[in-house]
Amino acid sequence: MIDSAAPHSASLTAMLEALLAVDRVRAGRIVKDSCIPGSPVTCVETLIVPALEEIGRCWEDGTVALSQVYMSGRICEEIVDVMLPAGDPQRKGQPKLAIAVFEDHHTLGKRIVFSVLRAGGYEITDYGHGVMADDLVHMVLRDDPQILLISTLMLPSALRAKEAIARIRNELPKTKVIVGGAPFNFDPSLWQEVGADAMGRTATETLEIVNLFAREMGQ
Ligand code: B12
Repeated sequence: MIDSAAPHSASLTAMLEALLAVDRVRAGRIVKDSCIPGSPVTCVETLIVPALEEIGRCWEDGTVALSQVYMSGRICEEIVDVMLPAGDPQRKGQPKLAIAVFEDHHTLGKRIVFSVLRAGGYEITDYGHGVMADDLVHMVLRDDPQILLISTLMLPSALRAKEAIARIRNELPKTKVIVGGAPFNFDPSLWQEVGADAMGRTATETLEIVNLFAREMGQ
């Protein structure tokens, strides 16, 4: 299916050039010019996420520097901050949701998922980033969320999330766990290996999963 709200690939090339040149003004203008107003999520998922993924690939093959990766992430964070609304004032009170970046500090994906869920009407407790297993288990047992979202961008962290999820399940067997981030996108069966109930490849997919679980919970 062709997404008519998606920016053209020329915009993606221009966006990559602007980010690698650390030109935040140009990057902001490209986003403004190539995205249809009122479709911020489509814009994020078809322009900003692919641009960052491509930059990640270039870093892997040694053609861009880590500083460029870092600055691209920062510029995109600033742009996304402006684009994604704080959400509907008539928020859905239930189910109780919480989100964390497990162990690592790749914050952008969590920020986008958080914003999209809020824009979808959900209230979410943000446990922040760099959250270690003991702290996560402690906060989850304290708050008893019905749905826990775990973001992790590094494979070793994703693998260690398995133990934290098992500890949470032991105490709170009804809590639904949704995972997401690069390792889960790279390996489509990893979410099952770590004992999650679902994984979301994108923020919109995550909203669909949360809606589904909410319906199953009768909310
Ligand atoms: C930008 C970036 C950085 C920035 C982060 C800036 C920031 N504030 O976030 C900086 C430069 C700081 C950085 C540092 C490092 N990085 Co880095 N980084 C990236 C990069 C290029 C893009 C990540 C990103 O922001 N993508 C855009 C966001 C929007 O996408 P996303 O996070 O995937 O999120 C989307 C979906 O995955 C999903 N999602 C995300 N979270 C969740 C959660 C749930 C519950 C759900 C349902 C869905 C969901 O929805 C989001 C929106 O669509 C990736 C490459 C890649 N392919 O991901 C490497 C990458 C993640 N980094 C990597 C590495 C190795 C590192 C470092 C260790 C490098 C170093 N030697 O220092 C450090 C570690 C930092 C740390 N301790 O956390 C590796 C990890 C490899 C691995 N196998 O584990 C990657 C994959 C690059 C690579 N190909 O090698 N990085």
